[in-house]
Amino acid sequence: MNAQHAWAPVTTPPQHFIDNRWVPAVTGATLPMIDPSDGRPFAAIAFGTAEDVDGAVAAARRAFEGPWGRLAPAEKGRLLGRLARAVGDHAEELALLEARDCGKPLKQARADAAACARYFEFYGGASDKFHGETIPYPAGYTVLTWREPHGVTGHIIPWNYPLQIFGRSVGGALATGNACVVKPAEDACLSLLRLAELAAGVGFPDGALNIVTGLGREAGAALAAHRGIDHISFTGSPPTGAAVAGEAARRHCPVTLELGGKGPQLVFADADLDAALPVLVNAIVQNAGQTCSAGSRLLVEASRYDEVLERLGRRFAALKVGPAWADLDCGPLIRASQLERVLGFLADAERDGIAVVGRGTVAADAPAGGYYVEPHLLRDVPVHCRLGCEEVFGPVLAAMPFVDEADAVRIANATEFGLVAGVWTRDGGRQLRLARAIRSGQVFVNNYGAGGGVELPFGGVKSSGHGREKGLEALYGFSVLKTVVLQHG
Ligand code: TXE
Repeated sequence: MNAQHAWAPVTTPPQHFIDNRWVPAVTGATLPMIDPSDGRPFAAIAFGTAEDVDGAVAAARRAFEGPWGRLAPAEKGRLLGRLARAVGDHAEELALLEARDCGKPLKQARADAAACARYFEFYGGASDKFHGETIPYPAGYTVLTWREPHGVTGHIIPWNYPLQIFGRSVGGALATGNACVVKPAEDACLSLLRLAELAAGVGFPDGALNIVTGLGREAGAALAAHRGIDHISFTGSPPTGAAVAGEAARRHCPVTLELGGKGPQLVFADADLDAALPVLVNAIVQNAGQTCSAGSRLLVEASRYDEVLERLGRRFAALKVGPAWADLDCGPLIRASQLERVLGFLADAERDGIAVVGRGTVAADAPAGGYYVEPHLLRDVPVHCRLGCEEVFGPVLAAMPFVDEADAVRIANATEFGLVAGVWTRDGGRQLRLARAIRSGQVFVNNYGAGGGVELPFGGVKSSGHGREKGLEALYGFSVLKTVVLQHG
């Protein structure tokens, strides 16, 4: 493996994409993009400020009140379908950008590009099939409900899955007729800038989809506070989500928040371990554990705890970490501060005497400047310690035993999060009891995230956030219901 890799040159200029055009930052300033695989700058983006956000919101408003707003739902759906095909046609180019920008192994980036295309395909098909109702009322009246777009929607996208989260969020918003302003994460935006260019190429009217890049605390905060934004969709950390929601609340702007998780995987003694073990590993190793729905807590029935850990430990020991282009089990983490954060959790575990059951390896010739950490399987992690409760956002699986079903539910519900849970048991009654008892937006039984989930409503309870994206359910969040009462005698 070389310390350098012959990536294709980045063709997106260090500019915003507003009104279907490349637009430099008002200040002319740019920010470097760092390759997590080697820690070196490889491209630049525009350093957006509140003035740039103003320009993007104004463009979106013109589109909403003009050509985009006037387009029939079927036409909007057709454009989304064309975008899906364009993403499919450029999937390899987008995947390579995503891999380099995020440090993802290529196979993961390819899966993300395919999922992104699928979101646009799904929402393109939904655009003209989302409608209101009539409500029975006294004679002489007719009552109708309409589903209307909010207007201009803001989308603050994190760095872990830019293509997928853009697809699920912007796809739903465009399908319901909104015009969008997107603020990608400063750590990873290149695939989204290219995607906006592709959208212009397939015929989206000027201003329907705009991208402003820059720092979260500047451009992101300006978007969250903007009076021209009618709905905000945010995916990121709980504290930033609270700040965004606080700004939105000042002007009573609706928000959808997806704020991560601490996904419990409950393995009962009757589980099919041959089926479960590879899925349990993948659920924490995928994207180096930087996944909101990562299965980061492993709860195993005491009678099979040692056996499960022994078998999983061997799988962890075989995991390989390296640069995105090497396409191993794990890539690097996104940036130095995330690496420090994950190493901090591991240092705490060592100080507290928590045993490592299995640990992967970083490839010897991985570039020295990359943000690499070995996957870790840790045993007997106390339920209420920081490692047991907080989102690590790295490839670290915290195992703990449980004695019976009630104990399993108590531990599963013992964190502030509630996004995704997994239950592994052959007992049908228990499957349903647990699906009800676990406080979580999604519960998977004898699988975890199978099928990718474009069709499946997704979002959390408790500190994991509120509102739903993905599936048809997202369309309710990206629209507002109007009730019309006609008295006609
Ligand atoms: O998140 P931030 P960070 C979690 C994960 C991770 C931790 C910190 O646990 O370790 O958050 O990551 C934008 N106003 N998740 O610091 O700050 C920012 O530009 C408006 C879980 O990267 O929440 C980026 O686009 N926007 C998660 C986005 O918010 C602001 C995905 C996320 O950044 C802003 C990512 C502000 N004041 C991290 N400050 C998930 N749910 O999947 C920042 N941003």
